[in-house]
Amino acid sequence: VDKFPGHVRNENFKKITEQDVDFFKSLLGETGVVYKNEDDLFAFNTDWMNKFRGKSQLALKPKTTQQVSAIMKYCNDQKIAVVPQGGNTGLVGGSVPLFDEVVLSLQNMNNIRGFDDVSGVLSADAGCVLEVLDNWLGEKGYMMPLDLGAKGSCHIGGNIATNAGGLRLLRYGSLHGTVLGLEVVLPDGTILDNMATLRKDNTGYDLKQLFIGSEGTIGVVTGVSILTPHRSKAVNVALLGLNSFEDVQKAFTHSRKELSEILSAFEFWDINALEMFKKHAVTKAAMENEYPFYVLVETSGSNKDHDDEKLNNYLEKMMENEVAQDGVVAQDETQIRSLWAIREGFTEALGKEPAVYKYDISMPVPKIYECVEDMRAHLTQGGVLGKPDSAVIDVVAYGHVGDGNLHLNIAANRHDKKTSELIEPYLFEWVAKHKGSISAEHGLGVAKNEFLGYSKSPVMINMMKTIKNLFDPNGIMNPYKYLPTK
Ligand code: FAD
Ligand code: 2HG
Ligand code: ZN
Repeated sequence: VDKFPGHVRNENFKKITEQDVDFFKSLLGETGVVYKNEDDLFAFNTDWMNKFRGKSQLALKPKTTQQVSAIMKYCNDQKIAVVPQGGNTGLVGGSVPLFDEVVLSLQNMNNIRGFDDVSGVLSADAGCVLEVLDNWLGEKGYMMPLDLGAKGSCHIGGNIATNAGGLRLLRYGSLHGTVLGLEVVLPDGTILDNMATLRKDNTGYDLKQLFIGSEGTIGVVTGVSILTPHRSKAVNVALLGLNSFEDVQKAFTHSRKELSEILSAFEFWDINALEMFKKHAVTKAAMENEYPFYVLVETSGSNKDHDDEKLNNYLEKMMENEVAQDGVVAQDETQIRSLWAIREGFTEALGKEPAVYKYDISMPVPKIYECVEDMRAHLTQGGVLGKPDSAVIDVVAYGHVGDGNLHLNIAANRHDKKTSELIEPYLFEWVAKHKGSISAEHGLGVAKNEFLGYSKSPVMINMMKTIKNLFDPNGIMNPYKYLPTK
């Protein structure tokens, strides 16, 4: 199977020679270089979904910013293409090479540089694993302002490069707000040291913002300083069962009103997502009956009695008004974890299906489920859903409803042309018609770059190309991705 259909290697990029490898070995030592070892290179060449696969013969594992700088200067001078790689959990194929690009892995840059417990500002190497940082901060009564199902593997540098959203965005906002400073190695090796820890700094263009969400196309993020919130003393998680998406929206509106400052997450999934989870995970039913929709509400505050009372009042109101048909509140840490495990388990469950078409879209909340229903009808009419031997197994929906972000996943028995052509560009047209985004939080990578025009105007895309050329005139950073190539 051609994992990157339609792409051709850019022959302006140099092919790696033994001399290049000698240079990298002299810089990083034998352990910092993985060369022509198919077994060891497999993990660097293959993405989390096993959907995209490159053919790189060389992966580099620097330990310092100076080494990253020397690598980039060499590659830029020699016109060697480079793919920065973090935890390799990205879902759009951005972190793996297409051809023989060198993989620059940040996995050996994982030191915590400092923490100020007055301001809550953490400084760390880009290769620190998100969960490691979160646990480290937990000991000090703080937490990372972002959380995602991939926390055990993804790097903070990868999170910044993708501008990851995740499960805490509703409360703590996006990385564009919480990242205070970055250290970035530019494609020519220049170290841009902007490791600021200031909350307020209006001195010129805010350059760091350009790198947040730039997916390794204009520089390698090597260090980050980030504002971290206090870890809440009281955390509650409730699960609601609901009859309609209309009710999901009502529950959300009420949660903002009733739970206000203690509301920390509001996630939803449909029965199809739950069935998919149950198919692949050993789990105890969280509710006796089944409902078409589920909502996970989390509160985080500092006074348990106060929060319990607020949450109970909210749940009572939801049940009395028949917005929710059922509701359970986790009684201890284990139950909290098992409710979150359902929400965080859909991606892995879907990964066990023969094929998955993944979409990560944002749009006005009232439109979210209309999009899912419309897609089901469209695939049924198109003859690929609904019959025992259909190509499509199911259309499942879940997401960060509080952020207007839907994860629409189409599980299939195989990737086939007919199904692909029924989904794309139909879905992107649907999203554009409702002024949504074709990539809410996962980024563009190689999966969505050609469709950027559905979310951004030609003027904006041209300006993005200008920025790319300014930083990376040789085009060596993560080529073939992010911006449209056609
Ligand atoms: P990688 O996958 O290694 O790289 C992603 C991109 O960033 C690539 O383009 C790469 O070139 C670039 N890059 C990586 N590190 C650097 C660096 N140091 N400097 C420059 N460029 C770099 N995403 C969300 O937004 N929200 C979620 O809730 C969420 N949940 C997920 C759950 C699961 C189970 C999985 C598998 C993925 C999930 N993701 C989610 C997607 C993914 O985890 C995020 O995109 C994450 O931020 C990627 O981090 P990473 O370190 O794995 O980066
Ligand atoms: C999530 O919110 C992640 O669980 C992954 O962003 C979404 O699997 C997906 O499509
Ligand atoms: Zn998500």
